[in-house]
Amino acid sequence: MKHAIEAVNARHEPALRADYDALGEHLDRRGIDIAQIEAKVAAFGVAIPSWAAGTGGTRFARFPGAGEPRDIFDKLDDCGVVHALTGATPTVSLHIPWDKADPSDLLAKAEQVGLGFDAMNSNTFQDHAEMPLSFKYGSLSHTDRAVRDQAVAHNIDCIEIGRQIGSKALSVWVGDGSNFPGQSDFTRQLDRYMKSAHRIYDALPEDWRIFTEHKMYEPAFYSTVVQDWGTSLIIAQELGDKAQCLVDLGHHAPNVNIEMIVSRLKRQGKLAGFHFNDSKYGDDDLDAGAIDPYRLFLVFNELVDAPAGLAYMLDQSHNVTDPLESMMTSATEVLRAYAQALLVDRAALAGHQDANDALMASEALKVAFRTDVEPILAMARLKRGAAIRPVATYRKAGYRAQVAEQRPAAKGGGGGIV
Ligand SMILES: [Mn+2]
Repeated sequence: MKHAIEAVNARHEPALRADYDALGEHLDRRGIDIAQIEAKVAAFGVAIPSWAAGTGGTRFARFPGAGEPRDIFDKLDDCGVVHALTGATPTVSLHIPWDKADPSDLLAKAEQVGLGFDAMNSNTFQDHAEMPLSFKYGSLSHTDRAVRDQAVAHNIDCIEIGRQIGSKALSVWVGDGSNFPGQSDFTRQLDRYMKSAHRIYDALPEDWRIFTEHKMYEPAFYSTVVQDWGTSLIIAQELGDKAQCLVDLGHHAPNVNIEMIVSRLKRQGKLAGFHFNDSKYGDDDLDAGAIDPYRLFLVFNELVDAPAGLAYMLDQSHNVTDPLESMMTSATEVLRAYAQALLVDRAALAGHQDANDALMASEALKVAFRTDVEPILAMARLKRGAAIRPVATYRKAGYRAQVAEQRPAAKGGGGGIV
């Protein structure tokens, strides 16, 4: 990959330098130092979830592509390629049990491909081969104490694996809910959830955090235990300082003002981070920035002055594209929105807001959003040895064809929202 990157970069570098200098002059006239923006972009990383390396699917079907990763080690190889080409995805988020392996083997592989590990993700929304009890009717909030115990033990197991590979956080999303009115007592169900969550919280190492992630619906279609940011905030507040709320762009009712949720959680010191994707109708898990890059920009407009240490991750499902190409373009879209948000003239914006000049306040955002920051992103990639043009370089290197020869074709078949 290194050879392909150098070869393709050499062709595009002169044009990039000319574009970068021109943008630098333009930004200088606006009182912005391009080098400062570039430095911030270069320091920004977004984690990729291991499960996104394989082709996703819907509850109807999954159509795997060539060279699907067979296990976590193939996935880490793929994620390493995404990072080598973009320089923007330094960590991988593991999902247990899907990625269960010897922690020392995980560490060795990650080091080999130049990656670290982000938050651990527990899974109590499906049954595990080695577990005696079923999560069909819930997990942390199940009516049966024994099932709750099993779900708590699984989460603590995830913490233990994470501790051995350098992770510092556990993300908890449960599918618990109900499909019929009257099926569950909302209050007692949340009470049970809280008791279970406290037991997980008590097992956190000192320097760890627990992230609670809400989702409006699915797999439960009438009610969901952690259905919105209100419940998520209640959970984080009741648990304690080490608990914070994750916001996933796809997990809201249509037309909800998501950037405002970011702002509210930030104000309360309860924002854990953000999961990026895009959607048209629901939790569509489409590529970040694919449909509404302005919404992504508005989210970053709130994130840009958020405290350091937030967890940023792509969380999307690639059904019709090469997952690695989707992850490259999505990571780039995330960085683009970040760079554009950095260009907002904050002093001018605050002045327009205080003067009740709605039109000029909106324009202050639009001026930043309309700026083509691609030369900044590409220069940041070039300087760290990544690709000026990630997807073109990836295709030129022929990586997919290579792994297709090494990895037997995966079977299609059943659904698989991951
Ligand atoms: Mn998510």
